[in-house]
Amino acid sequence: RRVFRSFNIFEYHSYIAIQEHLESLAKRHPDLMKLQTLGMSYQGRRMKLAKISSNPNAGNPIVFIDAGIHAREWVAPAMAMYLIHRLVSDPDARRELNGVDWYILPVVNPDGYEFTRTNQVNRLWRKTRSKNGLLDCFGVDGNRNYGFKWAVSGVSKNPCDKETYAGPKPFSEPETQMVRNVMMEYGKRIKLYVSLHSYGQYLVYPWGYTGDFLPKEWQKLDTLARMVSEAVESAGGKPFRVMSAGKWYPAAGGSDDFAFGVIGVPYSYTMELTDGYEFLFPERLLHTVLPQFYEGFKVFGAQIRSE
Ligand code: ING
Ligand code: ZN
Repeated sequence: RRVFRSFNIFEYHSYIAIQEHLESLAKRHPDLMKLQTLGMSYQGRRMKLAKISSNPNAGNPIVFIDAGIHAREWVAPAMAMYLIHRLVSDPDARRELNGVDWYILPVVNPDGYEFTRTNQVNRLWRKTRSKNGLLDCFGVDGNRNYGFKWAVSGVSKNPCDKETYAGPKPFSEPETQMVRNVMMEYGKRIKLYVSLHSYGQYLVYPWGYTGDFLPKEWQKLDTLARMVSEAVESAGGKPFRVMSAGKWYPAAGGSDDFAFGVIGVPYSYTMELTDGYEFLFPERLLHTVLPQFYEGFKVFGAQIRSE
């Protein structure tokens, strides 16, 4: 017998609570939501992709969203869970589901996420928790670990670097391998990829590895990002700073560059949620900002549906 525990969507939760909530949503909405097991994190946490569709056999365009590749950026998984919540339980969201499939991975780096939950000392951990060779150093920056222009800029080669160690090789981490596998499995069906991070209220697009030039399609990317920003602002939120990631600061091996440059996802973004609290966005403000960000995701969905 299972005891029903309620899941407050405007709170931060443990990885186990997040996984249980995903299971219970999939059970409650079997027609709309399915879970696909992707594999295990380095420390053995099971990772599942939430697939939300009103017509799973139609071959609809896919919007793929991930969050929580960086352990300390708690507002990102909270946003991913809020998106899932709205898509399956809000009757108006049937419009967002019309003709578009939403694939969402709410916590890419569960080992790091749980590490930041254990005590105040670990709260600002960013990387994964894999062990690096013989050194007593842990973790790789997942957003420097993707196999496109790997390690050409904005990375550390030092396994003990706390922030931007790129890993011993591209896709050294099981967590980034799983995201890559999702991208490769669904390939050209993915029309939009968004990686949720915090903080700074930036909405950036490729290239991230260089600020010297932009992809030739930059205007499309820029225009949609500005529409998303306007929708969030209309809902009472702060506008996003829109630019290429590399113009902000060049860094190679990011998931958005891989999606755009290798998979060929036409719209690929990194979204830095919230501003003013750095990595410690207060739980009590989640109920204000998550619905504002959702208005931006409606614009993303409408664009993909209309293409
Ligand atoms: N920022 C991202 C990072 O991985 C980024 C975004 C990537 C910016 C690549 C520029 C280039 O550094 C956070 N919050 O992690
Ligand atoms: Zn980040």
